[in-house]
Amino acid sequence: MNDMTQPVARLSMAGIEALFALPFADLLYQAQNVHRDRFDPNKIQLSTLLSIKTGGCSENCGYCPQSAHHDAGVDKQPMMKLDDVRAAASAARAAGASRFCMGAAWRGPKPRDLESVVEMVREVKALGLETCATLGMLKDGQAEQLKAAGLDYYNHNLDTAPDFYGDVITTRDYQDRLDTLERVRQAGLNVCCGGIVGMGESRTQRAGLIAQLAALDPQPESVPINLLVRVEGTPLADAEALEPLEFVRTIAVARIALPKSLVRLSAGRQQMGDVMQALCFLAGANSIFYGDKLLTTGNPEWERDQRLFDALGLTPL
Ligand code: SAM
Ligand code: DTB
Ligand code: SF4
Repeated sequence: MNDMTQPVARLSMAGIEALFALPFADLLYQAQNVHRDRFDPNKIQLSTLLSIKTGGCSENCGYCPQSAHHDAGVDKQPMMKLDDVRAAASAARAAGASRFCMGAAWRGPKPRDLESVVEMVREVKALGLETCATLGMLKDGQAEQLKAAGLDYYNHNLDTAPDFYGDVITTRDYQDRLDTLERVRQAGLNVCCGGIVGMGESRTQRAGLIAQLAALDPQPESVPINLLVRVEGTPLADAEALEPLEFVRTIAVARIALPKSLVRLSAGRQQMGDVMQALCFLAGANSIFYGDKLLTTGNPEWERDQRLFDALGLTPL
């Protein structure tokens, strides 16, 4: 268990597609084995999210309620005050979170914005929490500034497969995302990078997303797998719901393809029952967003997650 020295065998696209095609029990068995090679299967890492700057974003991501291109009823708000961020982080720590992730609805941070985030990172770090930020695309030097402030992780998602990407977002391209991920890595930050499923992509495209994530070298330390939260007013509000078992399969394939990463069961948990979440943990998910809000949409209450953990014999990592 926890042998992080074993090298990662990189799977080809064909190998990833073959995993998706396995009988369900065989896939889950394989995912559990991979999971138990390196992790305690009864421990789950808890990250709490805070939207430090909400709404009015210039990008047109088709899933996102914060885009100024859509009318999802999320108003543009000013940046949060440092004291309020500290209070939210302190409450998250008291509730048991180990990582605090600050998100901003930006294409990327302007220099003055970054100064404010740098102060927030220092304060949150001083509380003894791991820090994460997701601020959009970074320019040269910005990742280094965040690193110097004590940032541990930067979240920037690839979101989907390259051949589906243009159906979802047109204001920034796939290569922009890869460039930001490279800057984050070069600055010595840990990488948090995943995507969203349930946007109308094919199984091959879900495999394509995982192949891209698995090809990052080194692989991301954290991999959030979001199930689309269909928000009214966004272009994807009426996307066809993904079959629950197909979502569990996606988690299992991610676990096998990214054996050292924390695989986070991310957005969409409020719409899942306990049984589906239990299957996702069995498939190798070992991290969640913890706290009653994601950025603008709901997430299970702390108490409900505590009951689920008790029922499953899970404890925080
Ligand atoms: N604005 C920055 C950016 O996009 O890079 C950071 C915040 S953005 C909200 C972070 C991620 O949240 C997106 O990349 C996407 O994967 C996820 N996300 C946004 N809206 C979502 C939704 N409705 N359902 C599931 N995931 C969503
Ligand atoms: C990630 O992959 N998912 C989180 C976090 N990284 C920033 C965001 C989910 C957002 C869900 C929609 C909302 O609440 O606005
Ligand atoms: Fe803006 Fe991020 Fe939402 Fe895209 S996902 S619209 S970049 S806040």
